[in-house]
Amino acid sequence: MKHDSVRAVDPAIADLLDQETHRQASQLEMIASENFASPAVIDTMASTFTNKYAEGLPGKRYYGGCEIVDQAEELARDRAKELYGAEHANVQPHSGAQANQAVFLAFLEPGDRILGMDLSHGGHLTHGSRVNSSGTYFEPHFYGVRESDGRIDYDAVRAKALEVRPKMVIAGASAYPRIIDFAAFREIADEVGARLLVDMAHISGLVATGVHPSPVPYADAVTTTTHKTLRGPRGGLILCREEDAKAIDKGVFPGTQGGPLMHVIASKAVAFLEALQPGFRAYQERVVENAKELGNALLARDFHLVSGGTDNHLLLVDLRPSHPDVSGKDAEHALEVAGITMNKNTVPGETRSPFVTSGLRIGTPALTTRGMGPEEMHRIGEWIARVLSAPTDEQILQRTRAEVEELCGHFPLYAGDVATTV
Ligand code: DSN
Repeated sequence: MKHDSVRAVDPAIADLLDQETHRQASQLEMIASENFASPAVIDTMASTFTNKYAEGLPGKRYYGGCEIVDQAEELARDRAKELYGAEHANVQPHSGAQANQAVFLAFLEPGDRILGMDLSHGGHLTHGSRVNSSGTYFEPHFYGVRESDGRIDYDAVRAKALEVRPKMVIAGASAYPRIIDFAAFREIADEVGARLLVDMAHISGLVATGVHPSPVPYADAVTTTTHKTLRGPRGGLILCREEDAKAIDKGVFPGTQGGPLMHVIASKAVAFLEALQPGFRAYQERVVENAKELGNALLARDFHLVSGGTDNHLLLVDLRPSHPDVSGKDAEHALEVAGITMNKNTVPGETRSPFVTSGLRIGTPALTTRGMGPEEMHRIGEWIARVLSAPTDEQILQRTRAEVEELCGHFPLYAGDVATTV
């Protein structure tokens, strides 16, 4: 990707843009929430739509001159509804966190009880953490996974819901490798008279293609980011039923946001169109296949996977049984030096602090976009094992980095002006 106009004005930022593109292309990007957006998605963001204020909704704006951006937002809304079979879509949330905040505002009163997945069990900050507004303005309660098998214990969720009587149950996770049973969550929510919010951010690409069951028929509101498995621009989306559309739209604007990012909304429209193409399902299937293959490669080398494997795009490794002296933090650092980027993560029954952790979260969406497959997953499994067997051995880290770079050279990314594989 070229940045000639940037270079003419600001060589320092142009250099950083080049360096970041090079970093992404020359390393193995395995952060489960990241992906490589297509050139069409990126180009749409870098457009004159960024100049336009458009508070309100298509046809009902607070500013003039919105006749063109209105059409882009209509396309984005229609495509989102088609993609997920939803009655209503709001494509304006700047992020997943803000999408969630808008739903809280639409469905709850300050101080209401909410029941979400514990952050340390794979939940998300915005599902009631005390350091987030969701846990400050509302009364948070949590469910988790069974320590014995790392899976959501739906009986325990139900028992907790009966005890707490929340106004809203939140399903969805940031580090859960198994299928989530949305019908079970709906039953639990109904039993206690609660709303059900599903935050499908991590799996929204899988859901869009039927590779993971959809929450849309079950939830009162479904939120997602658009940049993870869905592979769009960085942003958020809310889906709901027609009867809740007004409250949700108000929750976004004027509830929690001002002017929408029209360049990002137009880019979401492009991403939704890409996701509606038949090839997108094949891509999502390969994401899951690659995660399973990488899981097998790690299991063969005596790694412990939370829940024993995966049904989706990510693996959660508990390092304690296989590498008791290597923390998640140390492992993340050693792998990064070796050119393999992923993140440390807490694991069920965590014994270290959230800044240190005992786990690693590993995802396959980005490498699958580059065209990597099972063969590469087995090589990567071998490299991860090699690095973690000697995480401070500089020679091993540099040898691995050279092999990583050699592999990356076979899967060019954003080569020249055009991406070759995205
Ligand atoms: N930061 C995202 C993730 O990595 O899962 C969630 O918001």
